[in-house]
Amino acid sequence: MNFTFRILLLLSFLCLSRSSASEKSLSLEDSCSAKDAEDGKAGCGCGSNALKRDLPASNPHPHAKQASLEDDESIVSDESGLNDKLSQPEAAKDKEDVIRGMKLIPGGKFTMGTDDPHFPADGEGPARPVIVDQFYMDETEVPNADFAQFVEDTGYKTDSEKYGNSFVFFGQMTEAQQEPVKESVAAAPWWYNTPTASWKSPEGTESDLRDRQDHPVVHVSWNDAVAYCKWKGKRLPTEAEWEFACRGGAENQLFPWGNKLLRKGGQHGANIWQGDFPLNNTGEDGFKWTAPVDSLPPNKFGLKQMTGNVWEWTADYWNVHHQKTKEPVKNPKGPKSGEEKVKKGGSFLCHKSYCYRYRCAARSQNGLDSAASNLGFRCAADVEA
Ligand SMILES: [Ca+2]
Ligand SMILES: [Ca+2]
Repeated sequence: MNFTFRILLLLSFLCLSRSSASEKSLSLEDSCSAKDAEDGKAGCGCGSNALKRDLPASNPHPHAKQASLEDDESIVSDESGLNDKLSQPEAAKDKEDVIRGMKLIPGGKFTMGTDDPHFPADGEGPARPVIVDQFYMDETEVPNADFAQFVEDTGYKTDSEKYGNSFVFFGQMTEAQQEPVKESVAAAPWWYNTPTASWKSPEGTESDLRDRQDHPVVHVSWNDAVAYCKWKGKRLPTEAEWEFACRGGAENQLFPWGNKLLRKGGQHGANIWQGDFPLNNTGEDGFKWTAPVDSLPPNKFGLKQMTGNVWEWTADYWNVHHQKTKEPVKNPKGPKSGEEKVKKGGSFLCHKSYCYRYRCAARSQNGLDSAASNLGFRCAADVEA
């Protein structure tokens, strides 16, 4: 590889391990222990929040500068002039077009977070009253076919394409696809920093989207997600909106369908991991890796795969300290600035024993230009244009 990257793991600063292809085989000792999970170990199992990009000074990245919520225009700016295209007045879009494939989520008061956090370090608590206005939410995660249309219309280049790589879970790759990989993450060796991996080549070399047009787009950064939603005349949901939508109108539930892992009748509610991570993925829920975005039953708001399948970006900057107020906070938007964004819902790599984050209250984070094979998004939209 011709560049390095850094990994922040909790308070530790860890370096990359360089390994030859023959040294990359994983052992069960690489598995996260239950203790790791209880400690909320970042990057454990499904989390890709240990993954952070960096570029040599000779190749400054156009998105490297800090951005604030008020500065969204700068986030999608680049030398290609794409931002000009994306700044076309959204009002010109037909509202019917904008809300096609979206569900109207009724506003209301709900309890955000939990007083029984599984990962206290993630800032899952405290449980606090929040009110959100009504809004529209994509029924599904954004599928590859839709993202392809965006790229075709705008010529947009994702962060992973600009960097020339992204992080892929090793089990998704053939031996031939693993061959060009020179770096894995020391603290989470199942993440391979894979040359040429991007939304259209999810496993790098010799991978494509054949048979995955209806699967969620992955390897998209927060910047990419914002650009796509803007092109659609939409926006990313706030964390509060996402969690309200996940809960489907129910209070104090772990999952969008209830408190038990399986739905009534023993049906799987989310595409997660069954078996021993990271070597034995039985795919008992019907899917070893990503699943079509419209598979599995919806929640009471008609939304599919809010938990599991792929993590979903939100608009909010990451913060683990939340005020417990007596009066509900209306439409919270998170901190005004930061270095990472909140992602919600967990992914196909999650299992209770090591990454129990496929709960509505669970949360994790990534840098604005980070991407991985288990990270996607869906858009929201305001009710009033
Ligand atoms: Ca699965
Ligand atoms: Ca999801």
